[in-house]
Amino acid sequence: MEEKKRILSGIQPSGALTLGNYVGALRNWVELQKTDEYDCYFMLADLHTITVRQEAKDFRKNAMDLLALFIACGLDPEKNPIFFQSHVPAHAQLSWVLTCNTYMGELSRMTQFKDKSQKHTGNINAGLFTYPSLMAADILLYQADLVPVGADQNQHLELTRDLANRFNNAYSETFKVPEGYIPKVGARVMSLQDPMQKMSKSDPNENSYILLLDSPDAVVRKIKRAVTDSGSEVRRGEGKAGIENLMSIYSAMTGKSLEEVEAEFEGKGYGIFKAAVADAVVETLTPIQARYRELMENKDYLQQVYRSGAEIASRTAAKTLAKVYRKVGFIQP
Ligand code: ATP
Ligand code: LTN
Repeated sequence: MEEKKRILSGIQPSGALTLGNYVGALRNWVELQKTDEYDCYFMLADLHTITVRQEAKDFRKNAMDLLALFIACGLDPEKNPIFFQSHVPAHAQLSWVLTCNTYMGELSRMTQFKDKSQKHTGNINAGLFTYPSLMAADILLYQADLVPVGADQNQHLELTRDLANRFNNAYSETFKVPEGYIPKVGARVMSLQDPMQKMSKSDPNENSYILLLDSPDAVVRKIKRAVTDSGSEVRRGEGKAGIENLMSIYSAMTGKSLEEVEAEFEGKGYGIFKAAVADAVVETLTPIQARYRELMENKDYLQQVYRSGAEIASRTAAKTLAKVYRKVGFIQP
């Protein structure tokens, strides 16, 4: 029997999940899982999270929240492992080998590093700099064919492919060279307050993002306040980034194409459109929130999910790591 293709992706438990994370990443994982065409590995990228200083108590809460949200959004732990990156030591181990094969020049070009070092001037640590080598290790350990992420991760994926090729050329074929899977609509959900910036959970202005756990009132309020333009037509075009962003959110929530959205709201004005966007978001979030609350009542179940996830992930990861260690020339223990 032909082996299924592999998927790996991850999200950091660095704060409450936004609609951007859902539309750009998580929702697509659920869709890809449903096709039954892939073996998927879904990771909570907690090693990545400490590149920015975390309060241990909040960090633990965010990590359990994210796990519950993964499941609440539709990931099925019976089908595919869900695990914490820190529970599978091979990530840190392969990351070191890859770091020794990554050039300083490559890492200095990463826009996420530039952005984050501007945001956290008091803590520009080496981990923030070498983070892409760890991300490459995450992906290459599982010999992933496909990596579903938002558009902001494209540069990291390119580096991952370069590292895979570099290692394969230097030491013989070892890693699968992965492809990104970046959605057509919603790959970059923008801030509701500044449609030139991506929606981000670390934005200090809470009106700029919608959280998956926001109440219906909060969703309505934030969308009502979303920055648009002085026109009144719901369509794409020059100077209409705010409306376009709301259109892609609506399209992602309802499955309608952007053309269909334009047709639906022709001549209707922004007030009616914004109300419809808010309704669609609330309709998507309500069942997710209900399931999330149930799951948070059942910590034993969550523990069982991440423990069995780590066991399965560790077996796959260990195979790749053993190959790499052998090829590099480490003496077998
Ligand atoms: P931070 O704001 O702390 O940098 P983040 O919100 O960017 O974090 P990550 O954990 O880095 O979240 O990203 C998880 C996934 O969500 C990635 O696949 C990323 O591409 C995707 N993603 C994040 N923000 C958006 C967005 N605004 N639009 C679409 N996808 C997004
Ligand atoms: N860097 C990613 C999170 C992440 C990831 C991964 C995504 C860590 N490891 C492996 C895909 C594959 C981010 O979204 N900031």
